[in-house]
Amino acid sequence: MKPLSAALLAFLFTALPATTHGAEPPPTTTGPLPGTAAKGTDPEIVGEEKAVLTPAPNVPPPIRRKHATKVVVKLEVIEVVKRMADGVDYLFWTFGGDVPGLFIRVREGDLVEFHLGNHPTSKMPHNIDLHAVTGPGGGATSSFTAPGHSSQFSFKALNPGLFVYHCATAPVGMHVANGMYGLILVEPKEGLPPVDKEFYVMQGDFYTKGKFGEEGLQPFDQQKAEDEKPSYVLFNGAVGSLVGDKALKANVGERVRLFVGNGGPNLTSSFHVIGEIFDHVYQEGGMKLLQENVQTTIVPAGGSAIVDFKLDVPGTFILVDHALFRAFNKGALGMLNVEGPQNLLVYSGKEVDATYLGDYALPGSADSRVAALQSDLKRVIAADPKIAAIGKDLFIEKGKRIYAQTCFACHQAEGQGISGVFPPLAKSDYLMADKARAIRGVINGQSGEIIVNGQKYNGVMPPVLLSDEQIAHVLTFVRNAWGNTGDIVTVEEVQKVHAESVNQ
Ligand code: HEC
Ligand SMILES: [Cu+2]
Repeated sequence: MKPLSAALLAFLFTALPATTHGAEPPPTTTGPLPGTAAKGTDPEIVGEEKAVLTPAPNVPPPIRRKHATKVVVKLEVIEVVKRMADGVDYLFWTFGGDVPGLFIRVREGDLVEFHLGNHPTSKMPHNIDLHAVTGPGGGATSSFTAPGHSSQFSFKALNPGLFVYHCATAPVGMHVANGMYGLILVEPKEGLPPVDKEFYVMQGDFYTKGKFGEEGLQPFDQQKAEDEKPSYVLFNGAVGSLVGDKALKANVGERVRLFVGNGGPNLTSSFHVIGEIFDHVYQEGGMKLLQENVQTTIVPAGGSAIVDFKLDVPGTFILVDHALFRAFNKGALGMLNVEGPQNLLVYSGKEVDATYLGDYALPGSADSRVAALQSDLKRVIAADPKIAAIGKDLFIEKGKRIYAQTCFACHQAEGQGISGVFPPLAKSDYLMADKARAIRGVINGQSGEIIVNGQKYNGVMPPVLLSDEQIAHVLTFVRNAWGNTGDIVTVEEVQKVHAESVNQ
């Protein structure tokens, strides 16, 4: 337990401006600071080791050690511009270069010697409050670190559990909103029950000046943060961080454990995996198994949960915050791909995920002024064949990502479709024969009998909620992938078809 006065003190302390700042070289001495009490020797601690730290979704291996040891953790804070969504960049403040921060795994009773470095290119001082620490500020008071400096402190991991760590430098909300959080697991002495695969998933809400999907480098929006109105709610720091070829992977028959964290700073997560039931839930990341057979578990801001479940059937299982607009409109969506033999006794086999994905799309962006400039730009570009070729390649690249998010659940990764259910786009005579028809199909959806490469299909493709620009991108991609060769599908062509189908 941290006494309030101490926490307040930590806060006030970290709110002070950095006195050691700027171009000053890092301190050369590593000796104890004046006033630091000499550390007594702990008879329980045997030996020393360097912590294995992993970026999400990876988790360090289980600890097999039967005794407590000294674990040296070296974590570096670095401020980096990274992709938040297609075409959207953000200056993240990170523990270890990634959001969430690197996963730390120690054993109950270990003495953790913590080294926090702050990269010389940082603009801000930072510190760390680990909820696993018993002591004022959870380490924050001892780890306030200016750019180009490093701090050291030690703590004994007294309580087992899955704990959040985060930066607690003022303004704390902003440091956390910029991605400064991660998880530290203090494994109980006897270890956790063995499972086949473990993954690290951490949710966070993000506040950008632009709305969801608006392109460019997006600054932090203080007002939206205060209003608790995020533009993004993300798993592992980006839209699509666990989608397509980045999806979590496991096999039928395996037991999977998810270490789920929530950095906040504001929202509580209703964590759910579509199509699975959590066999076991360690609520709030505590070590007492309190619940079994749970559909959705709450993960508070600055909190965690541990869930595990056995995989009985193959398919794609979708991880969501079940506050669903966050999942389908703000990014809180990931995937677990499970391979292996069907088990028709457990599940008959009709795809559920596809319907959910049908609605999953990035909304259009660009206000009218930007749109006008872009259309001018396009006219000039179209007039130059060399630039036009680059323009087409750009459409293909952008379209590839939209395909991975919107179409691949039905038409499959290589456009091969599923025989008799979802028609192929690869080498599709139907697709290539009529450009306007393809555009119409994507805008309005399509149903009724069609013949693709000599095979009959009679299914329903729901309309996909994409902007005209995104439709142009994705159709240019599919008409130029997997053995198809076609020309560019321009935004103007899509707009024209769109206007016609509205007027009908
Ligand atoms: C929910 C499943 C689903 C999704 C998602 C989906 N499609 Fe389809 N698509 C279908 C089905 C089913 C048909 C056949 C409809 C029919 O029988 O009339 C089809 C037909 C088509 C066709 C014409 C047939 C062919 O093979 O050439 C094209 C082109 C096409 N889809 C493109 C796309 C693109 C591009 C996307 C993503 C933007 C997409 N689809 C997303 C299910 C889907
Ligand atoms: Cu910070």
